[in-house]
Amino acid sequence: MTPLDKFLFDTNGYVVLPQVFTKDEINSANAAIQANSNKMLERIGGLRNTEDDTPLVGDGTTGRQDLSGFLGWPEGQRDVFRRVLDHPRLVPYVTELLGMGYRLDHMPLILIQRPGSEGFQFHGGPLDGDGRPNQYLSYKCHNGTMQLSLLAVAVQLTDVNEGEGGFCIIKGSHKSNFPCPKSVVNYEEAKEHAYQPVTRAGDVVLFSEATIHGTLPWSGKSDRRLALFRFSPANYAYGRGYTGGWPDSWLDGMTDTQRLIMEPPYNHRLDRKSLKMSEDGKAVSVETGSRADFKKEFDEAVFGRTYF
Ligand SMILES: O=C(O)CCC(=O)C(=O)O
Repeated sequence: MTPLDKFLFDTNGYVVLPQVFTKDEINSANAAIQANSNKMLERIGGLRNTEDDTPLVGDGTTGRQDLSGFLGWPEGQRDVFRRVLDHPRLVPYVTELLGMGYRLDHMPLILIQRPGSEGFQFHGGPLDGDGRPNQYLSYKCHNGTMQLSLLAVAVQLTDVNEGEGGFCIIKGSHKSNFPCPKSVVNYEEAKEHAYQPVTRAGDVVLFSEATIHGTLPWSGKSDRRLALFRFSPANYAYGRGYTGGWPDSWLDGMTDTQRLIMEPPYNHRLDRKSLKMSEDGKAVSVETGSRADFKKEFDEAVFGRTYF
């Protein structure tokens, strides 16, 4: 992670990495989405993400469409999405922000906003609904080390031009100390503080879930699409999609380094295999956090298992 990006992430709570994915990769992701478009589900009725009569409702009827399961799609369709797990441009950033042994937390999701689609109320932030610190989404920085509980990695699959809508963020709000007023949640006040980054297909937006963010209604001429991944530190879990094991189809044919990101939560010290970059910064390699054999033998005797 460059010194500039560390400064920007710590200051703003997000950073945009330009052109992580090539045009070909983006085309193949979009073709795969098209081939699976019958699985898209629209958020309607009580599932809508906005309140009536607020500036976020869009045309009032078109809901956001959600699509998942792509890590388990057939070979050729799933590949580009799996690459997000261990991409050499992303590994140094995700490791810097979450520490060694970062893991896939939520089940990843493709979000689609068709023209006129509603947005999403502003949400996240470092405080819970009662204004107390929310440890599940927290952001801290101590002595130059950033620590997040939950990191969003949003792969942009279409262009987003100025004023078209889409992802919007309140810069610096990962350090807020007061609850976000309802009028800001609904984008009714302080609109000039809500920033909509201009992004190109292939860019990746990394943001802390502790930074208050939302989605503006979509006024572009064609669909807006992104693939949203959430990663957590090695021994944190927010989602519980991993319990009982990820679907077999998601793991089938994964590379060794991709599989490491699918491990359940446990500490790096307990023989966890973590990704890191080689010294020259060009390749992803694996480092094992080691636990001494004599300790494992003792734990085996006490607990009947190698790891406590
Ligand atoms: O539309 C976006 O880019 C953000 C969506 C989001 O924050 C969410 O689904 O939680």
